[in-house]
Amino acid sequence: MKITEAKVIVCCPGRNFVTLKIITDQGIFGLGDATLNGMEKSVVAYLENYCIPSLIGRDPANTEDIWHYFYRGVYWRRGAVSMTAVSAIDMALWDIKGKVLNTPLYNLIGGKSRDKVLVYCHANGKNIDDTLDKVGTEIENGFKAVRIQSGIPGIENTYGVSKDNKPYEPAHKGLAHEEFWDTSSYLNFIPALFKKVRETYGDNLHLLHDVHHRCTPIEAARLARELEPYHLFWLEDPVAGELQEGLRLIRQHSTTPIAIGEVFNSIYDYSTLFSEQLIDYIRMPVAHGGGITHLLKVSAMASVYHINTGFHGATDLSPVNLAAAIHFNLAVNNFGIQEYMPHQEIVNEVFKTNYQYENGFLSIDDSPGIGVDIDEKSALRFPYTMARLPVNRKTDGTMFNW
Ligand code: CS2
Ligand code: MG
Repeated sequence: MKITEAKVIVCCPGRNFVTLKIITDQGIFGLGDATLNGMEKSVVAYLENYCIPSLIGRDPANTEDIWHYFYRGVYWRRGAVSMTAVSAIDMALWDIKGKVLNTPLYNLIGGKSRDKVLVYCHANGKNIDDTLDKVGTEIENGFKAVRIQSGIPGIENTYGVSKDNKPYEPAHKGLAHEEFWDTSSYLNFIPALFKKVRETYGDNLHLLHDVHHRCTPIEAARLARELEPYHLFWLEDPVAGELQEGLRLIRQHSTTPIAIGEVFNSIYDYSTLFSEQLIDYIRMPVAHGGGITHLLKVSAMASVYHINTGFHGATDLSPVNLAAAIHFNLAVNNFGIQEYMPHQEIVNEVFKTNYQYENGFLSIDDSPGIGVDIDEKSALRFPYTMARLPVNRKTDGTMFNW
């Protein structure tokens, strides 16, 4: 079997998605998610100008060799743009492999370790009372784990918290918004928020919180320590993480579990964090973490250090990524939890999905490969719209040094 064609489909049903479609001489095709929020067109250019010409004529079954060709074969390795492209190629090839062998992806990577995947949802409120209401709604929706974010008194815009109850979307249309952030207001507020949540909803619900990399290591250590009484499932991205040693400081001061890495893209971003057991969950999604081939290695290495998966699953990753993640999560032994925010209804006009949410868990059907399809005609109805993630400054206008 040979790859005869590959194309990149860009569409914006409510938000931008980039999808790679790899087609073979036997008519079987595979899909990969190549969406990188706010940088979509860079991935498109890299795929179209550099990767696709080198894919034509290769045997799609050789997932391992092709992964190494695009990772080790290039001089300028790693980076979010190239790794998103590599991930999309890898995902599409595993999709083809499953279709050729007529079996779902999870069967190719170990079969089922579980029948369904524990997920966490988001409760984002304007203030404590609004956030408490949102948590209550998600409990009614069956969720066993909820990520809690809230507007912060004294901060006009809190990342990812909509002021008008719109669906979650941190990117804004057009150029990047500049927002202002005050770490001390944030640090004073968050423990009080979690105290209220525990008082209101008791001890059984899993609680998560995302710092979105907005602390220095010592500030994050303080937060992690002050949240200890509320027994978080995890505290996410407490620091930016480029400085892997920064995580040591947090660990020295707190037993709050730590998740990191939605912006990481290779095993080398994690090596110190694993070997020194400085974190508890890995966040790289299939679409940015090198695809199935690389994440199998990352999660195998993590498991040696008792570290579990907790993949990024925001709505700026497409249904192809989510389905691939569900297969992966069903198979690996060290699965922890999967982030889940339902895509807007309109996304279903382009993507035909094969997964289902029920009572706190996601499951997937037995379609071969990844099992998601794209309606290319419908995609044409939703052209790309420029959108960017916000930039943050301190309240005096200075750029942060986190
Ligand atoms: C967030 C994301 O889901 C998360 O954990 O950090 O919303 C993230 O900010 C966006 O995916 C950025 O594109
Ligand atoms: Mg996050």
